[in-house]
Amino acid sequence: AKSYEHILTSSPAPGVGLVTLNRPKALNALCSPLILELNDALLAFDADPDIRAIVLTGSDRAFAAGADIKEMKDKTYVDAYKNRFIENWGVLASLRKPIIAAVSGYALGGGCEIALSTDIILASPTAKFGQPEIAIGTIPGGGGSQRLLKTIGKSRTMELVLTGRQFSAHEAERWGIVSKVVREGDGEVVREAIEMAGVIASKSQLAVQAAKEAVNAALDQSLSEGLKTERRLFYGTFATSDQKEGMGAFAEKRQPNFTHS
Ligand code: CO8
Repeated sequence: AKSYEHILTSSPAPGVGLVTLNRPKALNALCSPLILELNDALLAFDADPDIRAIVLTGSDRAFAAGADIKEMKDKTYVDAYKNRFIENWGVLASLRKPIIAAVSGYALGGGCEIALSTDIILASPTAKFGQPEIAIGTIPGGGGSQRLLKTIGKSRTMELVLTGRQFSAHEAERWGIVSKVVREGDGEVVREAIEMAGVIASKSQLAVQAAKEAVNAALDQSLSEGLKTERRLFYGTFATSDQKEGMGAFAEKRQPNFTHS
């Protein structure tokens, strides 16, 4: 694997790519060099034919404690606007392959927003989410105000964004942000995320990507447009060998052997 300064990458299971944020001294605060490395690693996995699902994690203590406040504190409006500050954080949400966030410890500010930009969030019981920007004189900039509202509604989003209070893994699960709170234990959340990614990686990659695109259409499009998008993608699967293999295997009572073609 390529060597980076602030992240680690590996393939812990067939078809699965793992990115670990690794800036422990700053609780994985998301400085610009870290984001550049993260984007590089994510785009490499997205383009790698041997990878079919991605897991993003941090440490047991911190998924990420937000954008790097020390780097940001003297930034000017002109600099932020001219140089499109944080626009490149959008790479994560543009991936075609599914990405699972395995969150343990702090997921605050930009760390919470990165988790919200993934497709599935698994959380350790120790996970602490929050959009605390209001406490340092600013507001979420990585989609927190928008993505939270789509999932948990206006009143809760307003409460969290206006007070900055942290919320627990169980609250996040109850509200539908997190799909599962895993058992307690170091490394447990990443282990479960790798297992889930392995299940996804065992399916047809083409069907998986089409399914992700269809679900995401519901966030961006009206219901009637979304239904059309879903149907076109569904029709499209009939042009793949994997659909013939999958349905043929069912009819022949055997396991399918997908070739991702
Ligand atoms: N930026 C820079 N350094 C940080 C950050 C951060 N966000 N968070 C922690 N650190 C550093 C600390 O400064 C400290 O460094 P040092 O040892 O050199 O003093 C080290 O990490 C350990 O942190 P603490 O000593 O504070 O550890 P505690 O256990 O006492 O506290 C907390 C942990 C509660 C997580 C605390 O560190 C904290 O409140 N951190 C800041 C959380 C925060 O406000 N995050 C939001 C940042 S703003 C933001 O993310 C805006 C996003 C907009 C763009 C997003 C685009 C997607």
